[in-house]
Amino acid sequence: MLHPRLVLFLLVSWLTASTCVGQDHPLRLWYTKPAEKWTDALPLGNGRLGAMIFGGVGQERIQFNEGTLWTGRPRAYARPGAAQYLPQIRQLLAAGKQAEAEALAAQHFMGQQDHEETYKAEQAAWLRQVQGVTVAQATAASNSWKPLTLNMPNGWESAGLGLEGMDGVVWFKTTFELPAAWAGKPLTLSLGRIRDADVTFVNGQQVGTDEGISKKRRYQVPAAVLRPGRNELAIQVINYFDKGGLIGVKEKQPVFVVYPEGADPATGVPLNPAWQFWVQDDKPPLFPSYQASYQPFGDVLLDFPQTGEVADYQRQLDISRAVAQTNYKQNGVSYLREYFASAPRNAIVSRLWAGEKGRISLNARLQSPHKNQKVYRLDDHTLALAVQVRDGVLRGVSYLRVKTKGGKVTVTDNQIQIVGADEATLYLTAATNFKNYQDVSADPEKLAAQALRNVSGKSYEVLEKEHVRDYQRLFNTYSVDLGHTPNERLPTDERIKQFSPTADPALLALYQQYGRYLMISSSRQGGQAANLQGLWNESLTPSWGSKYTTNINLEMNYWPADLLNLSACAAPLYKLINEAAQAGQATAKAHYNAPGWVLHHNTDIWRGTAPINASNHGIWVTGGAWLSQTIWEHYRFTQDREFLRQHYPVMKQAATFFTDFLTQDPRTNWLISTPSNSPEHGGLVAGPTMDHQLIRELFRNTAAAAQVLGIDTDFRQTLQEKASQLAPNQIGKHGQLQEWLEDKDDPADIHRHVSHLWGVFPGTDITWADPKTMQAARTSLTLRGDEGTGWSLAWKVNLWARFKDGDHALRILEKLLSPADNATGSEQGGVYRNLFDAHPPFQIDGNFGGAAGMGEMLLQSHAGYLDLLPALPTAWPTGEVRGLRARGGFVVSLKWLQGKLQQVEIQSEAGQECVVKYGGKELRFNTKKGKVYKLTGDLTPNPLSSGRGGTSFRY
Ligand code: FUC
Repeated sequence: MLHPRLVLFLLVSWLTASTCVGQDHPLRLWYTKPAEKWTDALPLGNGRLGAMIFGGVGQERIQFNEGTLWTGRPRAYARPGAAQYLPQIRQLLAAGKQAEAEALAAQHFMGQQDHEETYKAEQAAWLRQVQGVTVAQATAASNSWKPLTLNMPNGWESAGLGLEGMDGVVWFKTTFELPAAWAGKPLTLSLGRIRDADVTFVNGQQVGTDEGISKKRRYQVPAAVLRPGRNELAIQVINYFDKGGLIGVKEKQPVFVVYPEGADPATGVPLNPAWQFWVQDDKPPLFPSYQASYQPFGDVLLDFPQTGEVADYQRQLDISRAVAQTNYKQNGVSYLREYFASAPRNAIVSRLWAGEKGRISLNARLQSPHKNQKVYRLDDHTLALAVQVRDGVLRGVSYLRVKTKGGKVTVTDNQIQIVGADEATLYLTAATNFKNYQDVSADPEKLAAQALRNVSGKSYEVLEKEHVRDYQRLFNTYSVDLGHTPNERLPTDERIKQFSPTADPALLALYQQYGRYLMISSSRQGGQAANLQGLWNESLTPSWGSKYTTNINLEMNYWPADLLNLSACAAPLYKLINEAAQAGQATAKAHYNAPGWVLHHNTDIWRGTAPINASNHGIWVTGGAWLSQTIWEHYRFTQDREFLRQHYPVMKQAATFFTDFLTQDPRTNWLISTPSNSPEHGGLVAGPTMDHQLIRELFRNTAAAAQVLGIDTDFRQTLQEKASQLAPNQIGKHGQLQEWLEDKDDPADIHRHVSHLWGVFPGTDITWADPKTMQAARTSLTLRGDEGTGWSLAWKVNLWARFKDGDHALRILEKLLSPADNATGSEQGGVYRNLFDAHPPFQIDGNFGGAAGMGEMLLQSHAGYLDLLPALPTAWPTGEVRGLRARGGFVVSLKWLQGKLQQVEIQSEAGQECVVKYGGKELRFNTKKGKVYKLTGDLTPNPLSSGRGGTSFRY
């Protein structure tokens, strides 16, 4: 007999296949092929464990993460003594000597790197050792040479050579044929870029050596070195950290060719593509690093012995339940797999069914890209994986347990074998020794075992029900309907390809809800804040360490939290802020000799707060100011005074830092922020506009918070005074809002950061109350253009919403939803097939920023009133949204028809006065906590709605 779940599933698939798939399941992503790339796979998460489900038929891959597995260790990040250089850096900037200021800051003002003290000596010793071999020894056939195709644009780590995460020395060799006509001529050998250093030999003679990832290697090969016919090329590649190898494959000029010196490289002879490599050394000293990187944990691989034709394949993610599925028929038998990440049990649970008894057979394995790892049998139903990060103190353990109905289970030190079961349930748990940013004494074995005990005793049905209930408690607080078209019936990857706002408005609704799905999945109380990739990461060397960039990305991640009714999901952000505020005191002291706390443009799990990377963009002082604004905004939305009371010290200490840090500009007498940077644009400067907007708002918000709490009267006074002395927003000669103190904006500049527009969004420094400045900001955005990386597009959506231009916002949203995977195999800004945002690479900020932007188009509340449908695009003539949150503690639902508001429902959660604006009309009324107020589209109390909730207006 078929399992009832499978019967139900078959029935539903039959019904949906024969009717309208899309509309019956508007909240799902689905595909007719298994994932090929990681960004095709479907993400699951419970805020601690993340998983990517590939849905393969012969082999299922579940790549997973645990949110606390990072490189690094608790340590001091600030540079003692940096503050003594501060006056000189400021003087140089004031004198217009930017290059000198940056050079001095690079030398003395950046934070401390891990291993910086020991590295130089260790590196020298290691280099002596690895360069001690002769070329003859290195190229000897007896070394363990392996064949390779030289396709490693992203380093040997992802070239499928078994070198994942490896740093060290690798020899590469191949040959080339010298045309007879070139005899006696010197040649040029073009190798493109190499990470990090190389020593290159032709026929055993060194022809070149260089270091640096941006230098394109082109070496002269003297005629005397060359032989008629076959010539041998050998390259010793030395990789100190991060990605490694011959990475020049993307060059415009031909690479891997030789040609006569001075000739056109296109006329060159290609090197023999049959390269070989051998690993000489994989133990270089640990490279200095400013901050730590988020790490992958491992993979569950399920190998299925069945072969034979597959029919009716489908994989999907139902975001209304947070459950993924893969189903297909093989040799006439139906197979169904389900997967979810349970937050209540902190486990990933999967189940496999078949349409006939005894059909579930598989080998389950655990593997990990970490070099330091071990797989072992824990008990007769459980396999374990232990990993230790290479550069750091964290280790983790993961347990995979199976429970079957029927069949036989055998566990060895390599795998779990299931033969002939009727069905199988898999439970995956994982934990690390991370306790908090200062303490790594947790016991991963104990934690993973505890979680396993909590989950594996329960039936799948019970766990799934509990999971769905827990998830929907958050997810169901919001719904949106922007209209429907037949394209909804297409698989998601097809919908993306065919997308336009009119062809498929429901894809946008799905995209917004997917943003909420990703938030619930990656950020839950007790877990870490969503990082650059949320909770999902496959690489040991992820871009920007998959950490927290605070000059836009981290904050953008949380834009939808309050607005889209997921306030509880922001808890990990506030924890991060409190910890950064603690850690940032040492940085304020060491770098600025100032009280309070400061955070620069990045942080990590160890709460690094000092400047990192380079002095031209790493010295940006307002990370803490921006994060403090999120506290105040959260209070404005929720009216949660207890939250404000708890977090007020963070705001106060951030403000205290700036009261000390600001200096008076001798030219204008304004208070300015120096040294700093308009994020990643224009180098180290005095007085970037964004800083002044941020600090002004910090001072005002902190004063307002003190007033709400009835404390710190004198400090309030100081803050108000200082706020009024700060350099104001200035309008420049192109009618633009100036990005800097000086009127030097380039109107042709299309830089992705639009930092000086912070005051428009997410700030409130510039509103329609000041139309002139608003207009200048709009001019600046117009000049910047409509293009951008993922997050840059998302920011522009929100800005156009605040400029009340819904059609423009929608044009940008259309770009945000353009396919990231193009036909040539390269990637561009947009969305991947699994709707992950592409910077590229994958960065989750665009998903969150885009979801928030759609909310801003429908409701704004930052300027002291509820602005209904402030930027409704013409392409959304009819729709409905329920559950948007507005400042003042309101939950708002709206219905509109032919571009006109029809119904409004406002639930008051805090009993505040409510001011509503729409179509030039304003309505002001007092509210009672818990009451619902219903209005018609012209803002009159809705006569049809006096029933539930009871409206009680008092004008
Ligand atoms: C900032 C941006 C980059 C990228 C990185 C993570 O530095 O300028 O584009 O998003 O963060």
